Amino acid sequence: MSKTVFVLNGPNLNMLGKREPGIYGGNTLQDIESDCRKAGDDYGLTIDFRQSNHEGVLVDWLHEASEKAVGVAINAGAYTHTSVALHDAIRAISVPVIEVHISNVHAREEFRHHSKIAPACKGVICGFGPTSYILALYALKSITD
Ligand code: CA2
Repeated sequence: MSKTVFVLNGPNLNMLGKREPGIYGGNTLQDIESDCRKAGDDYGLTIDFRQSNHEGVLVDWLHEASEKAVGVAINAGAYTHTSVALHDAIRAISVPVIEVHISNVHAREEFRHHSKIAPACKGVICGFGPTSYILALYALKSITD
């Protein structure tokens, strides 16, 4: 039976492919969504893929995931480095949450080296471009088998 996984994306990720290709590559968020759907077919996962620029919306979606999904992959964008609300929301739900980043945040500016949400997450994947999302889906498939 297929399992639903939420793939949540935070602020500015809707701009992927339009600016900063040197850091984030040329793929749009729609390209990443399509890659996630293909991987979902291979892994027996139904992908619910969403993006919001608003912190509270991401909190609401994490709560919703606890009712509807077996796990969550989240690229919280810049909220990764600032959001106690997302940390608390991840702690508040019982399904596993994996933090995802396209870039290697540890090889970038100092302010990106700390994640407020990582301690609440099952694991963290960063630095593999759009493949980071596919690795997170593989991890979710494996730990929810
Ligand atoms: O590497 C990642 O996936 C990030 O989560 C991307 C965030 C950044 O704030 C995190 O530190 C690392 C940025 C989202 C995309 O921002 C854009 C900015 C300009 C043009 C296109 C995208």
